[in-house]
Amino acid sequence: MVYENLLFEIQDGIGTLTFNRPKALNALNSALLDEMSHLLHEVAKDESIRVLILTGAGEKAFVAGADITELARFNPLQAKSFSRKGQKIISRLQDLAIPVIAAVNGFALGGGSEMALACDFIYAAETANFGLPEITLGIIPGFGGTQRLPRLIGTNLAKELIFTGKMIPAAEALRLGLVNKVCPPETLLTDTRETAKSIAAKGKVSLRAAKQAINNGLNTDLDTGLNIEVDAFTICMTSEDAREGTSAFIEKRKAIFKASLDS
Ligand code: CO8
Repeated sequence: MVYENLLFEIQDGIGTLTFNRPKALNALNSALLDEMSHLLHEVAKDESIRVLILTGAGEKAFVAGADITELARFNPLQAKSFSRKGQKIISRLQDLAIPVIAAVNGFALGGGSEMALACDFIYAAETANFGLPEITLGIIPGFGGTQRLPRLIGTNLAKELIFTGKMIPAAEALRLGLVNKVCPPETLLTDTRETAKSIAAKGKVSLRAAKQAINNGLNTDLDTGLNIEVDAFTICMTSEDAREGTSAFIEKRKAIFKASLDS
Protein backbone atom coordinates (compact mmCIF):
# COMPACT_ATOMS: atom_id res chain seq x y z
CA MET A 1 0.00 0.00 0.00
CA VAL A 2 1.27 3.49 -0.81
CA TYR A 3 0.89 5.77 2.19
CA GLU A 4 -0.17 9.31 1.29
CA ASN A 5 -1.09 10.48 4.77
CA LEU A 6 1.52 8.71 6.86
CA LEU A 7 5.29 8.48 6.92
CA PHE A 8 6.99 5.42 8.33
CA GLU A 9 10.60 4.53 9.00
CA ILE A 10 12.46 1.92 10.99
CA GLN A 11 15.79 2.68 12.61
CA ASP A 12 17.62 0.47 15.12
CA GLY A 13 14.48 -1.58 15.74
CA ILE A 14 12.39 1.54 16.43
CA GLY A 15 9.51 2.27 14.07
CA THR A 16 8.37 5.89 13.72
CA LEU A 17 4.91 6.55 12.35
CA THR A 18 4.35 10.21 11.45
CA PHE A 19 0.85 11.56 10.77
CA ASN A 20 1.45 13.53 7.62
CA ARG A 21 -1.31 15.99 6.68
CA PRO A 22 0.38 19.12 8.04
CA LYS A 23 -1.83 21.51 6.05
CA ALA A 24 -4.85 20.17 7.96
CA LEU A 25 -2.86 19.87 11.21
CA ASN A 26 -2.68 16.09 10.59
CA ALA A 27 -6.44 15.67 11.07
CA LEU A 28 -7.67 12.08 10.83
CA ASN A 29 -9.73 11.41 7.72
CA SER A 30 -10.96 8.03 6.42
CA ALA A 31 -8.03 7.64 4.03
CA LEU A 32 -5.52 8.19 6.82
CA LEU A 33 -7.31 5.71 9.09
CA ASP A 34 -7.30 3.07 6.30
CA GLU A 35 -3.57 3.57 5.84
CA MET A 36 -3.01 3.35 9.57
CA SER A 37 -4.99 0.13 9.79
CA HIS A 38 -2.80 -1.39 7.08
CA LEU A 39 0.41 -0.09 8.62
CA LEU A 40 -0.40 -1.45 12.08
CA HIS A 41 -0.93 -4.91 10.55
CA GLU A 42 2.50 -4.65 8.94
CA VAL A 43 4.09 -3.45 12.18
CA ALA A 44 2.53 -6.35 14.11
CA LYS A 45 4.06 -8.83 11.63
CA ASP A 46 7.52 -7.25 11.54
CA GLU A 47 9.77 -8.99 14.08
CA SER A 48 12.47 -6.36 13.62
CA ILE A 49 10.35 -3.60 15.22
CA ARG A 50 10.72 -3.56 19.00
CA VAL A 51 9.17 -0.20 19.84
CA LEU A 52 6.81 2.10 17.91
CA ILE A 53 6.77 5.91 18.18
CA LEU A 54 3.87 8.04 16.95
CA THR A 55 4.37 11.70 16.08
CA GLY A 56 3.02 14.42 13.80
CA ALA A 57 4.52 16.16 10.77
CA GLY A 58 5.26 19.87 11.05
CA GLU A 59 5.81 21.96 14.14
CA LYS A 60 2.22 22.74 14.97
CA ALA A 61 0.29 19.54 15.51
CA PHE A 62 0.47 15.92 16.56
CA VAL A 63 -3.12 15.43 15.36
CA ALA A 64 -5.82 18.15 15.62
CA GLY A 65 -8.60 15.56 15.78
CA ALA A 66 -10.88 13.92 13.30
CA ASP A 67 -11.18 15.79 10.02
CA ILE A 68 -14.08 18.15 10.71
CA THR A 69 -14.75 18.83 7.01
CA GLU A 70 -15.35 15.10 6.51
CA LEU A 71 -17.21 14.73 9.80
CA ALA A 72 -19.61 17.55 8.91
CA ARG A 73 -20.86 15.58 5.88
CA PHE A 74 -21.60 12.32 7.74
CA ASN A 75 -25.13 11.12 8.37
CA PRO A 76 -25.58 9.31 11.72
CA LEU A 77 -24.88 5.87 10.22
CA GLN A 78 -21.71 7.04 8.50
CA ALA A 79 -20.66 8.69 11.78
CA LYS A 80 -21.24 5.40 13.60
CA SER A 81 -19.14 3.48 11.14
CA PHE A 82 -16.35 6.13 11.26
CA SER A 83 -16.35 6.05 15.05
CA ARG A 84 -16.17 2.22 15.05
CA LYS A 85 -13.39 2.28 12.47
CA GLY A 86 -11.36 4.74 14.55
CA GLN A 87 -12.00 2.81 17.76
CA LYS A 88 -10.92 -0.46 16.14
CA ILE A 89 -7.67 1.00 14.85
CA ILE A 90 -6.92 2.73 18.13
CA SER A 91 -7.60 -0.50 20.04
CA ARG A 92 -5.27 -2.33 17.65
CA LEU A 93 -2.64 0.27 18.47
CA GLN A 94 -3.20 -0.29 22.19
CA ASP A 95 -3.04 -4.07 21.76
CA LEU A 96 0.22 -4.15 19.77
CA ALA A 97 2.59 -6.57 21.49
CA ILE A 98 5.39 -4.00 21.41
CA PRO A 99 5.54 -0.80 23.46
CA VAL A 100 4.15 2.31 21.75
CA ILE A 101 5.14 5.86 22.73
CA ALA A 102 3.38 9.02 21.59
CA ALA A 103 5.75 11.94 20.94
CA VAL A 104 3.22 14.77 20.98
CA ASN A 105 4.80 17.70 19.15
CA GLY A 106 1.86 20.14 19.09
CA PHE A 107 -1.94 20.08 19.20
CA ALA A 108 -3.35 16.71 20.30
CA LEU A 109 -7.06 17.40 20.12
CA GLY A 110 -10.11 15.16 19.93
CA GLY A 111 -9.12 12.03 17.99
CA GLY A 112 -5.48 13.16 18.33
CA SER A 113 -5.65 13.01 22.13
CA GLU A 114 -7.52 9.73 21.84
CA MET A 115 -4.74 8.32 19.66
CA ALA A 116 -2.13 9.39 22.21
CA LEU A 117 -4.19 7.96 25.09
CA ALA A 118 -4.04 4.49 23.50
CA CYS A 119 -0.23 4.59 23.47
CA ASP A 120 1.64 3.07 26.40
CA PHE A 121 2.83 6.51 27.46
CA ILE A 122 3.21 10.04 26.18
CA TYR A 123 6.15 12.43 25.90
CA ALA A 124 5.17 15.97 24.93
CA ALA A 125 6.86 19.07 23.61
CA GLU A 126 6.62 22.14 25.87
CA THR A 127 4.49 23.67 23.10
CA ALA A 128 1.97 20.79 22.96
CA ASN A 129 -1.67 21.25 23.89
CA PHE A 130 -4.14 18.53 24.76
CA GLY A 131 -7.91 18.56 24.76
CA LEU A 132 -11.16 16.88 23.86
CA PRO A 133 -13.01 19.84 22.27
CA GLU A 134 -15.79 17.75 20.71
CA ILE A 135 -18.40 19.31 23.03
CA THR A 136 -17.79 22.66 21.29
CA LEU A 137 -18.83 20.98 18.02
CA GLY A 138 -22.02 19.62 19.56
CA ILE A 139 -20.67 16.05 19.69
CA ILE A 140 -18.65 13.92 22.12
CA PRO A 141 -15.34 12.05 21.84
CA GLY A 142 -15.90 9.03 19.60
CA PHE A 143 -12.48 7.35 19.46
CA GLY A 144 -12.38 6.10 23.06
CA GLY A 145 -11.82 9.40 24.92
CA THR A 146 -14.78 9.02 27.28
CA GLN A 147 -13.36 5.65 28.35
CA ARG A 148 -9.57 6.00 28.33
CA LEU A 149 -9.22 9.53 29.75
CA PRO A 150 -11.11 8.81 33.03
CA ARG A 151 -9.13 5.58 33.42
CA LEU A 152 -5.88 7.53 33.12
CA ILE A 153 -6.48 10.79 35.04
CA GLY A 154 -9.63 10.00 37.06
CA THR A 155 -13.33 10.49 36.46
CA ASN A 156 -13.81 14.06 37.70
CA LEU A 157 -10.82 15.58 35.92
CA ALA A 158 -11.83 13.79 32.71
CA LYS A 159 -15.39 15.08 33.06
CA GLU A 160 -14.13 18.65 33.47
CA LEU A 161 -11.99 18.39 30.33
CA ILE A 162 -14.73 16.72 28.28
CA PHE A 163 -17.57 19.00 29.53
CA THR A 164 -15.61 22.24 28.96
CA GLY A 165 -13.71 21.12 25.86
CA LYS A 166 -10.82 23.27 27.09
CA MET A 167 -7.24 22.81 25.97
CA ILE A 168 -4.49 22.25 28.49
CA PRO A 169 -0.79 22.91 27.89
CA ALA A 170 1.84 20.18 28.23
CA ALA A 171 2.91 21.33 31.72
CA GLU A 172 -0.67 20.92 32.98
CA ALA A 173 -0.96 17.54 31.23
CA LEU A 174 2.19 16.47 33.08
CA ARG A 175 0.71 17.56 36.41
CA LEU A 176 -2.45 15.53 35.71
CA GLY A 177 -0.46 12.41 34.83
CA LEU A 178 -1.55 12.48 31.21
CA VAL A 179 2.02 12.74 29.97
CA ASN A 180 5.19 11.24 31.42
CA LYS A 181 7.68 13.88 30.32
CA VAL A 182 7.75 17.36 28.80
CA CYS A 183 10.70 18.21 26.54
CA PRO A 184 11.87 21.20 24.53
CA PRO A 185 10.36 20.85 21.03
CA GLU A 186 13.83 20.46 19.47
CA THR A 187 14.67 17.43 21.63
CA LEU A 188 11.25 15.75 21.81
CA LEU A 189 12.05 13.11 19.21
CA THR A 190 15.60 12.43 20.39
CA ASP A 191 14.43 12.17 24.01
CA THR A 192 11.63 9.81 22.96
CA ARG A 193 14.04 7.73 20.85
CA GLU A 194 16.46 7.55 23.79
CA THR A 195 13.75 5.97 25.95
CA ALA A 196 12.62 3.77 23.05
CA LYS A 197 16.21 2.56 22.62
CA SER A 198 16.45 1.61 26.28
CA ILE A 199 13.18 -0.34 25.97
CA ALA A 200 14.21 -1.93 22.66
CA ALA A 201 17.26 -3.45 24.38
CA LYS A 202 15.00 -5.43 26.74
CA GLY A 203 13.50 -8.84 25.97
CA LYS A 204 10.51 -8.94 23.66
CA VAL A 205 8.81 -11.71 25.59
CA SER A 206 9.01 -9.92 28.93
CA LEU A 207 7.97 -6.59 27.38
CA ARG A 208 4.89 -8.18 25.89
CA ALA A 209 4.12 -9.99 29.15
CA ALA A 210 4.44 -6.78 31.18
CA LYS A 211 2.27 -4.80 28.74
CA GLN A 212 -0.43 -7.46 28.62
CA ALA A 213 -0.43 -7.99 32.38
CA ILE A 214 -0.88 -4.25 32.96
CA ASN A 215 -3.48 -3.70 30.23
CA ASN A 216 -5.54 -6.82 30.91
CA GLY A 217 -5.26 -6.45 34.68
CA LEU A 218 -6.61 -2.88 34.58
CA ASN A 219 -9.88 -4.14 33.14
CA THR A 220 -10.52 -6.51 36.02
CA ASP A 221 -10.45 -6.87 39.83
CA LEU A 222 -7.17 -7.18 41.78
CA ASP A 223 -7.35 -10.95 42.36
CA THR A 224 -8.00 -11.66 38.67
CA GLY A 225 -5.22 -9.20 37.81
CA LEU A 226 -2.81 -11.03 40.10
CA ASN A 227 -3.67 -14.30 38.34
CA ILE A 228 -3.00 -12.62 34.99
CA GLU A 229 0.39 -11.55 36.35
CA VAL A 230 1.24 -15.09 37.54
CA ASP A 231 0.43 -16.49 34.08
CA ALA A 232 2.45 -13.78 32.33
CA PHE A 233 5.35 -14.30 34.73
CA THR A 234 5.29 -18.05 34.06
CA ILE A 235 5.40 -17.48 30.30
CA CYS A 236 8.48 -15.27 30.76
CA MET A 237 10.17 -18.05 32.72
CA THR A 238 9.83 -20.40 29.74
CA SER A 239 11.71 -17.96 27.49
CA GLU A 240 15.32 -17.90 26.41
CA ASP A 241 15.41 -14.27 27.56
CA ALA A 242 14.76 -15.27 31.18
CA ARG A 243 17.66 -17.74 31.02
CA GLU A 244 19.87 -15.08 29.42
CA GLY A 245 18.85 -12.31 31.85
CA THR A 246 19.40 -14.36 34.99
CA SER A 247 22.65 -15.95 33.69
CA ALA A 248 24.01 -12.54 32.72
CA PHE A 249 23.37 -11.26 36.26
CA ILE A 250 25.15 -14.23 37.84
CA GLU A 251 28.04 -14.00 35.33
CA LYS A 252 28.27 -10.21 35.95
CA ARG A 253 27.81 -9.27 32.29
CA LYS A 254 25.24 -7.34 30.27
CA ALA A 255 22.30 -9.44 29.09
CA ILE A 256 21.75 -9.76 25.35
CA PHE A 257 18.10 -10.51 24.70
CA LYS A 258 17.22 -12.27 21.48
CA ALA A 259 14.00 -14.21 21.97
CA SER A 260 11.33 -13.41 19.43
CA LEU A 261 7.65 -13.30 20.32
CA ASP A 262 7.14 -16.73 18.77
CA SER A 263 9.61 -18.43 21.11
N1 CO8 B 1 -10.20 18.92 10.75
C1 CO8 B 1 -9.99 19.48 9.55
N2 CO8 B 1 -9.16 20.54 9.33
C2 CO8 B 1 -8.52 21.03 10.41
C3 CO8 B 1 -8.70 20.51 11.70
C4 CO8 B 1 -9.57 19.39 11.86
N3 CO8 B 1 -9.76 18.78 13.04
N4 CO8 B 1 -7.95 21.23 12.56
C5 CO8 B 1 -7.33 22.18 11.83
N5 CO8 B 1 -7.67 22.07 10.54
C6 CO8 B 1 -7.23 22.90 9.41
C7 CO8 B 1 -7.88 24.28 9.45
O1 CO8 B 1 -9.17 24.25 8.87
C8 CO8 B 1 -6.88 25.10 8.64
O2 CO8 B 1 -7.10 24.81 7.28
P1 CO8 B 1 -7.04 26.03 6.20
O3 CO8 B 1 -5.62 26.54 6.29
O4 CO8 B 1 -7.34 25.33 4.91
O5 CO8 B 1 -8.05 27.04 6.65
C9 CO8 B 1 -5.55 24.46 9.02
O6 CO8 B 1 -5.84 23.18 9.53
C10 CO8 B 1 -4.81 25.25 10.09
O7 CO8 B 1 -5.69 25.41 11.20
P2 CO8 B 1 -6.05 26.84 11.83
O8 CO8 B 1 -5.91 27.91 10.82
O9 CO8 B 1 -7.38 26.72 12.51
O10 CO8 B 1 -4.88 26.99 12.88
P3 CO8 B 1 -4.91 27.79 14.26
O11 CO8 B 1 -3.53 27.83 14.76
O12 CO8 B 1 -5.62 29.08 14.10
O13 CO8 B 1 -5.82 26.88 15.25
C11 CO8 B 1 -6.52 24.82 16.26
C12 CO8 B 1 -5.37 25.60 15.59
C13 CO8 B 1 -6.83 25.45 17.62
C14 CO8 B 1 -6.02 23.40 16.47
C15 CO8 B 1 -7.76 24.86 15.37
O14 CO8 B 1 -7.36 24.45 14.05
C16 CO8 B 1 -8.85 23.95 15.81
O15 CO8 B 1 -9.57 24.26 16.73
N6 CO8 B 1 -9.01 22.78 15.14
C17 CO8 B 1 -10.07 21.85 15.42
C18 CO8 B 1 -9.80 21.05 16.65
C19 CO8 B 1 -10.94 20.14 16.99
O16 CO8 B 1 -12.06 20.59 17.26
N7 CO8 B 1 -10.69 18.83 17.02
C20 CO8 B 1 -11.69 17.83 17.34
C21 CO8 B 1 -12.29 17.30 16.10
S1 CO8 B 1 -13.62 16.19 16.42
C22 CO8 B 1 -12.89 14.74 16.83
O17 CO8 B 1 -11.69 14.63 16.86
C23 CO8 B 1 -13.80 13.61 17.14
C24 CO8 B 1 -13.08 12.26 17.13
C25 CO8 B 1 -14.08 11.15 17.12
C26 CO8 B 1 -14.83 11.11 15.82
C27 CO8 B 1 -15.94 10.13 15.79
C28 CO8 B 1 -16.87 10.59 14.71
C29 CO8 B 1 -18.01 9.86 14.41
